[in-house]
Amino acid sequence: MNTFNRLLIVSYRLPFTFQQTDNGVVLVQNSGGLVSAVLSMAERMGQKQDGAATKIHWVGHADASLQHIESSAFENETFVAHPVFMDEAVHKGFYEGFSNDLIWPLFHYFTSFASFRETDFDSYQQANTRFLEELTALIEPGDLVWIHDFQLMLLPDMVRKAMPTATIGYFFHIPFPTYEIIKLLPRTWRHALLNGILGADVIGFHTADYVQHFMQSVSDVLALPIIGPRIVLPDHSVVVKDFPISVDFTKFNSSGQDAAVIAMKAQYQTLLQQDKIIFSVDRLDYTKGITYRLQGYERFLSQNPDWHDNVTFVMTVVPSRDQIGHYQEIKREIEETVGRINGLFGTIGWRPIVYSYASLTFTELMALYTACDIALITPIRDGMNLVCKEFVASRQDQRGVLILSELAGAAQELPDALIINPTDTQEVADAIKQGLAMAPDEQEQRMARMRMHLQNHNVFRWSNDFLRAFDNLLGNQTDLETDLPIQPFIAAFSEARQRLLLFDFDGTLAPLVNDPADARPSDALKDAFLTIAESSDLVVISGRNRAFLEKTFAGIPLYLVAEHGAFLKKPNQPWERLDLSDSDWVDSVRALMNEAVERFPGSFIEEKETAIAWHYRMADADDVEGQAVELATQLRGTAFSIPLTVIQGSKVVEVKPAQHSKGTVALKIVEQASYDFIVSVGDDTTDEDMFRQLPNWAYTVKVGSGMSFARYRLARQQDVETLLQRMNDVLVNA
Ligand code: GDG
Repeated sequence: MNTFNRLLIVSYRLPFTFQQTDNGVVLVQNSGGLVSAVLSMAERMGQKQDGAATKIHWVGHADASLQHIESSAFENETFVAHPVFMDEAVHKGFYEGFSNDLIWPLFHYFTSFASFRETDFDSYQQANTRFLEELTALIEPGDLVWIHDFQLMLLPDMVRKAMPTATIGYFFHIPFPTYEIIKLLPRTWRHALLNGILGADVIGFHTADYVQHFMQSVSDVLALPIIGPRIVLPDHSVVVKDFPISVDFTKFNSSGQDAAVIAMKAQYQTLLQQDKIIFSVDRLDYTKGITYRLQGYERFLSQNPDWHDNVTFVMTVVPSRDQIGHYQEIKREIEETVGRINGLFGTIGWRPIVYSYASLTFTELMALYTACDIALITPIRDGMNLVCKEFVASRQDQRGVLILSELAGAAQELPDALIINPTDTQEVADAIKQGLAMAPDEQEQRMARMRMHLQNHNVFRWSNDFLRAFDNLLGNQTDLETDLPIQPFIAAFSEARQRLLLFDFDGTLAPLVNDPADARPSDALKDAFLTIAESSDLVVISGRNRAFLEKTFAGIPLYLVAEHGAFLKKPNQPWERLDLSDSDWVDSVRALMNEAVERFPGSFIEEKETAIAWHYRMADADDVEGQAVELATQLRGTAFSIPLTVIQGSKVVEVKPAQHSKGTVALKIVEQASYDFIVSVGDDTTDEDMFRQLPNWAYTVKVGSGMSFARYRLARQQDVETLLQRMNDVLVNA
């Protein structure tokens, strides 16, 4: 396991309260799961919790009132709190605005509740910068910085820029939604947020779905290559994985036996006259599905009169954000619905719903977890939901039924719950009926399996797994970012009798540059080519013209394929023209391309012998990509004298006869000998034609991001060079 110097936690809120004692104000840590997890993580890191140097540091926002507390109070034997104070207006825009009024609703799929305000984004940036200032004063080489949640998405990258050697973890506590939702964010914001998160070395989400959503957004918005669980950036790579958060199982399991809990449980049962008890507790929030839940219960009552007078729904809503409009609205809606249901079904001796708008003490919470017959947890979206896990962990008696929304992250781990869709009130009603009637044996079986899972997957495992991801990361640092099985690949290459190697040029053998005339392979790459070409058929297969390829690779006995297969030159032989189609289509294509050049200064037309291309890498306008799509669509929709192929490449739209392609020429070359090793590497859409034509045992390798027919991937152009170097080395050392 890695040894880190210290653990620095950063979250929006500090998990501490300040208590007045005879000796002044002292720091008291809250008893939440995150605090316990962090404590056990520090222990496993080998961090001693005595000595000031190794205390756990926690950076979080603090109210201005704490500014008057003497700084010695920000420390106890285990923790040092670092309060982040900020201007009130900045805090409002950052927290109430961008975090709670945009990201929270948007990422929980409540798109119509989201408010997009530029001033809020400014505040969000300023607030993240305030956190950075606090951190930079604190951070030292060898520290592990662990940043939490959606309020601090910009911070990981800020920390990396300020301290490039820092090790940074980031955990996202709410759902990460599909790309379609991310697309609703203005372009600059979505770039900033994704790049911000990607400053971390390890990024954690609750579920594999959220990981997938994040990966797709990164791929679509930032076009970064993804190799297995790693996203590859120019200066570092990031591991992205699911780490489902959990609860302190032992604490909830044993607290059910506390005398105070047992007494309170008995008191509740007496008060409710031994009725069956359904229980729910949530923070007031539109994501929790409280009104649908009430409607499901109403439907159950109207369909099952025999249960009247025999069941009570204890529903606690914990006050939260109730100064905000949407929250006031749902509070009113909840209270009206409770009133209506109690009025409709209640009697003098029976209240169907016992509702309270208040928070519970830990003892009250435990008493209700252990007293109830059903926990009814029905969020419309929830990153994980810890209440359902706490309920299960509390049930040492192995009894009780969990009804759980399929839209809570926890549902993926607890298939033994009665899983419902929260908006389907009939399904909720049916589940309540099924739960109340469930035989003790079945309750025990389901509960035992869920408890076993949570015993093994508790909050300590969560933090431990997160910590271990850094080991894997640091252990796997490599100069070659690929999913190619390198050792078998090199072995197959060196043992083969007859080898064929096909390489695209731009973006594969040479980096993409603004002016195509400047693209050059490195000297090291050309040296490797010289060695490899001695004993292999080595092909550069490109869209470039003949003259360019011949000049660029002069002196190396290569096969050259120019203009996407229109021309072929075997080593030491003259060029062969493979394309025999006429060219009377060119004038009309040129005319269309000229219009694009006029609209986008900096773009230009390149005329080849058999093709014509519009290059726009140097045209700096927002809508130039739109123009490229429009031009390609128009070209595809026009009938010319012969069938043409329109290629949308990297910053280029090219038109050529459809008769030949990189695929047709690759096939021709493959058929000329009985190769027992073939590798083909390319980054562009035209390389897909080549990948498709090769035998399925060939090593086809896509460079960079995007969908591909290739079997493997190399993350960056520089990885092609590294791979060629390894191939060169095995031949030289043979
Ligand atoms: C985020 C994500 C994700 C609640 N009411 C009372 C009370 N609680 C405690 C519960 C539980 C916690 O609060 C709520 O946990 P959740 O998981 O439901 O939600 P959040 O922590 O708000 O939010 C969520 C979580 O982060 C962790 O990653 O699961 O999806 O939204 O521990 O016990 N505790 C007491 N009285 C109450 O009235 N004592």
